[in-house]
Amino acid sequence: HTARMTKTVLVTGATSGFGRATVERFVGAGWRAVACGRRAERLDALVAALGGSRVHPCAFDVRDEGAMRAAIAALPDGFRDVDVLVNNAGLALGTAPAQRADLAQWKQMIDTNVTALATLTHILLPRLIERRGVIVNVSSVAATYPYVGGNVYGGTKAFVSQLSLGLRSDLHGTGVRVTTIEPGLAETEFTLVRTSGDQAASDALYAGTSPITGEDVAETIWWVANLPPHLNVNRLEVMPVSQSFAGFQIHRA
Ligand code: NDP
Ligand code: 8X3
Repeated sequence: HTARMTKTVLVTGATSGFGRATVERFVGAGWRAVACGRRAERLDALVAALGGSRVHPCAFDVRDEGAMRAAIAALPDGFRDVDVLVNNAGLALGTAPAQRADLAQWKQMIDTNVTALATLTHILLPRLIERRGVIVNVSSVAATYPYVGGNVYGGTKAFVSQLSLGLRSDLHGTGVRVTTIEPGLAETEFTLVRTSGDQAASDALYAGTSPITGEDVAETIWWVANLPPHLNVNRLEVMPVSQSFAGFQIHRA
């Protein structure tokens, strides 16, 4: 019966940042993990680093619904029964104000952060209900606080936070828990991706800030997913101490 006692977490965006740290955290505590992402070589390296048998690599682009469905359908025994879904794959692209933004980048953010997250949640909901599972959705402080150049990225994260609250309503009585994690400044590959590979810009953003780390978020996800089953953290906003709020901008004619 040991096999049945072992729980399974499915993490999207496990090739980097929060997702990889989350797989490491859960597997380190004895769980099995389905590790998803496009960069298969990184998933293979993660499997090798974590000893193999308890991590299942699942390489697909979350924007490809067919590939997503095929990957989920092909989950082997021991990984099929997902107890915790961590919807973490996501990205920001660009920092330009809306009037100078690239529409293709907007669409990629919507396809990844919104459509793919909703699709995977829909696919896995029946088995999560069956197992009284947990959904952890990775949103952002950008869901709540607008900033210049945040436009569509913030919009996609507002969707994630609001969908999570709506799921709680719909899943009332099922025992399924739903939590949104809303991190602030965190050093991962996020800014490298956002700036199309500008390492200097990424380094400059995080310099001297003691930002949130992948491990910090992984620990938070671990905590909310392992609370006693009568508790649900609805939303959890986390910033580094070095980050806080500033005022409104006022334009004078
Ligand atoms: P990283 O860039 O380090 O990781 C992003 C992950 O998402 C990668 O594993 C990447 O995998 C995956 N991903 C992106 N696009 C796709 C796709 N089309 N198909 C499959 N996987 C995809 O950034 P973070 O770890 O920081 O980001 C994780 C989440 O946290 C995101 O949703 C982000 O918006 C959110 N967030 C980040 C914050 C930060 O400051 N870092 C703060 C608040 C929220 P691959 O490229 O291999 O496909
Ligand atoms: C990432 C945090 O402030 O760059 O979601 O939008 S922020």
